[in-house]
Amino acid sequence: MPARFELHGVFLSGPTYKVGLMLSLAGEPFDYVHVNLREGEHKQPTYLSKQRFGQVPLLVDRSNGRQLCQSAAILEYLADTLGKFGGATLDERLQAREWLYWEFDRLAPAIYRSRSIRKGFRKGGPELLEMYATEADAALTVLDRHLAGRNWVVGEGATIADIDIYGVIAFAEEAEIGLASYPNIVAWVKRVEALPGFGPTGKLLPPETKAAA
Ligand SMILES: N[C@@H](CCC(=O)N[C@@H](CS)C(=O)NCC(=O)O)C(=O)O
Repeated sequence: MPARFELHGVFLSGPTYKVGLMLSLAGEPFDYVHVNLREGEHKQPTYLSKQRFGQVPLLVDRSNGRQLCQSAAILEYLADTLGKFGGATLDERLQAREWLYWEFDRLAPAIYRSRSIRKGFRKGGPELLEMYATEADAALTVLDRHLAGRNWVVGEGATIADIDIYGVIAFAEEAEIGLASYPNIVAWVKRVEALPGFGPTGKLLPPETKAAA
């Protein structure tokens, strides 16, 4: 039987990694489809008819034909539909959602963009890197304080808030943003990485299209 989910993306993409991580932690096999951004495949009509923003990731749920975009929204969908990592109560679900919005506003720009500059995917000089370093420090300080005395971002177990935020923090090293001065984050990272089904960046997603194992 073919896998229920088909993830379209690029293995180097943080938002694609987040969705792959969620599926892997939820124990859901998925077919993976490489999207050739270099050749502009994501801006072609066929792809745009499935992903209106012309970006990766795109998740297809073959059980109902849904074509889903925006990594945070996809995590919410998967939590709802699989009944996993959504939070134990309505309040936890609401808090998890607040962290998703916070992550994309405060954390992702600084870390993802610094990484893109460091890797040569994006233009930018020392001034920009310095600004992102300051913004990353502000966001990481908020998260580190929040995690003091807690195992997980929300409630007593891992939720999509942890998966979503981990999907950014996992790229901090490549962004040359050190985590050593955030001890609660360092401890939390280890907890996320110990979850069953965890796979690291660079390994979880294949560089090319690959059917589910
Ligand atoms: N907010 C989106 C961001 C997606 C995103 O930035 N994707 C990048 C790759 S990491 C992309 O598709 N870039 C090509 C483009 O925007 O044209 C999400 O979380 O899914």
